[in-house]
Amino acid sequence: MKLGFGLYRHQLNEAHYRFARQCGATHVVVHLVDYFGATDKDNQPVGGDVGWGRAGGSDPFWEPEALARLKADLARHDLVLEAVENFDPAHWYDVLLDGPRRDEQVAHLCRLIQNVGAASIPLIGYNFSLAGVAGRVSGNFARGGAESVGMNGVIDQTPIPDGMIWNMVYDPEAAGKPHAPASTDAFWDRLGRFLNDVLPVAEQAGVRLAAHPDDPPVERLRGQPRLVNQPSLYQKLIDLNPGPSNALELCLGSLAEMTEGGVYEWTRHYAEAGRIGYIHFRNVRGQVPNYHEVFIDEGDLDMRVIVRLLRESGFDGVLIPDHTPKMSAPGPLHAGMAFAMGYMKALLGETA
Ligand SMILES: [Mn+2]
Repeated sequence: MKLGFGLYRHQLNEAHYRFARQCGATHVVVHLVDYFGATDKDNQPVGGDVGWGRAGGSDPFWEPEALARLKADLARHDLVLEAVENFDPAHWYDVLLDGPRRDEQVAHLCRLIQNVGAASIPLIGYNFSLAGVAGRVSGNFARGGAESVGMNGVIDQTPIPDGMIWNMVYDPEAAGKPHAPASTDAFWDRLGRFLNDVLPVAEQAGVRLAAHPDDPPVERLRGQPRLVNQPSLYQKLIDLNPGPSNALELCLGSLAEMTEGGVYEWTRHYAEAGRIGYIHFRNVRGQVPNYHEVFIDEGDLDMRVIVRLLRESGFDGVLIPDHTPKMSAPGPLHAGMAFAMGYMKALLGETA
């Protein structure tokens, strides 16, 4: 198993490459979409009408030359580019909504997948979701009053406004009615069609598409269905199209937030099936709609057990820390990340 680090768009610079390497990372997962825009770049999304930020504008970073340059920059810091995480909502809002530009957007996604494959980047993470990461609150939920996010019993069913998807605005001029609620079955059908269209292209390009589960994993959010909101439903996603490029971005925090439990068993199941692309290694306390993100060593999951069973199952991919509470330090997020990375590095070494 390999220790990785996730870098947001605004962190794709020398200082952060050094930080990741100093924390022990050998691999990185990059975001090419700037979710934050002008907003506070340390903030996790919680929801609302404005959303996390503006979608769009990431296209140049998906071009073959840009990806090759990024890969070379990382290699100079002894870092391997393992995955690109998340499509730009501007790339595929009508794929998610089954809107008029759906086929055109699928064709564009296929081209981006081919670009990633041409750069020999093995994985793309994605989250097939309408509401996206939303409907959460922040507070001093983690040890010592560290600030993090979670849910306090309230499930946001405010309709998603026109021009917004995945908690980001793709059309600021849009002033139509909020998106009509989809049924859960219809939304699964959209995912199945998407997979059938893009997986053969991904396979040809040598890329695996790794699905993130719903965060937070409630039944419906902002009036729209969620898909992978129980650990067993990852199997439904695989069964939609069992091609070799259909993989999982296994988010342990999201899985731990799910009400059916069985995280250890399901993790072993997906690892043994060879379906895990890479792992979001984080911890929480509680389950939806009452849970808090906490430090990696104080949540409901015993991360030592997770690492042991991953190793026993033959998983040899990358783990990244995903989110972390902010620590009371000059660099609150970096301190939290360094803490998580040190813990992970020790765990991986311990069981090597
Ligand atoms: Mn995650």
